[in-house]
Amino acid sequence: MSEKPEVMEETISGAIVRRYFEKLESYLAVDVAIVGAGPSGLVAAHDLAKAGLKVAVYESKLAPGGGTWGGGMLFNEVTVQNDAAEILHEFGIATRPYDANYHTVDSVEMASGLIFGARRAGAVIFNTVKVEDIVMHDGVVSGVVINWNPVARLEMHVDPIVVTSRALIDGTGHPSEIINKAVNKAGVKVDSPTGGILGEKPMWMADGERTTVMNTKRLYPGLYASGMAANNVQGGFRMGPIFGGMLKSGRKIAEIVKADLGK
Ligand code: 48F
Repeated sequence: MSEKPEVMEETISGAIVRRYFEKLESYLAVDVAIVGAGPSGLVAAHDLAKAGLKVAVYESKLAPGGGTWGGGMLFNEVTVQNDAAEILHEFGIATRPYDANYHTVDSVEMASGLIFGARRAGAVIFNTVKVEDIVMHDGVVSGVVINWNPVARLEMHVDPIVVTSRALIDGTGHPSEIINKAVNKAGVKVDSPTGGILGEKPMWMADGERTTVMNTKRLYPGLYASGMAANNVQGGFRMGPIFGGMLKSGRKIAEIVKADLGK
């Protein structure tokens, strides 16, 4: 009996399906789930994975990177402060000094470099996957409820699947979607002045940059926020097209989660 000749179509489809499901299966229980692959989520993913934690990032869009790609008003240059430029250099991302305080960086290099850096550190990014709910076990946030974003967009009646986590970081940016679920659906009081979400104030760049880092913290057992989501919860000012606070927030939340998980 002669061997069945290889059918390339079968091999290629099999490779994709098997490898994807291996990845999905081994990430059904993670140390850290990060919702949103914006700059803060990607820096956190990088630092946490580098510390040896099992990190999954869920990004509802096809391309991770969040608000990085568009620079300011689609002018694809990003600005960062000197100390944040150092974080980008760690990822191998080149910056250009602009004056004594600021650097500029090509936004495409920044987005792709942050994505690649997080991935190379060991974080797995599940793109086109929307986190639609959280898991609560005995008063502790314990995971994420996920579905394909196109399923959500088409309002298809399809049940999700669930991934458990020891720590869940809301890196969803301005809407702070995950904290919203905790406050408005689970009815918990988070660590904010009201126990709820105060909402972002208008533009004040310097203050927004400062408070984004200050507001980055654990909000509830098992639940953390980074970047614009953290600032939105605490009612911080909007900072607009400067990204240093986002990078530093990602780094800060990684330090807090590492300490909480004993790393
Ligand atoms: O908004 P985003 O870039 O988050 P960030 O890290 O950075 C904010 C800056 O980009 C910018 C700024 C300048 O400093 O203020 O806005 O706080 O990225 C958030 C990502 O989360 C995804 C969304 O598609 C985006 O890429 N996202 C939002 N909700 C969900 C989600 C969800 N429910 N499930 C999965 N991904």
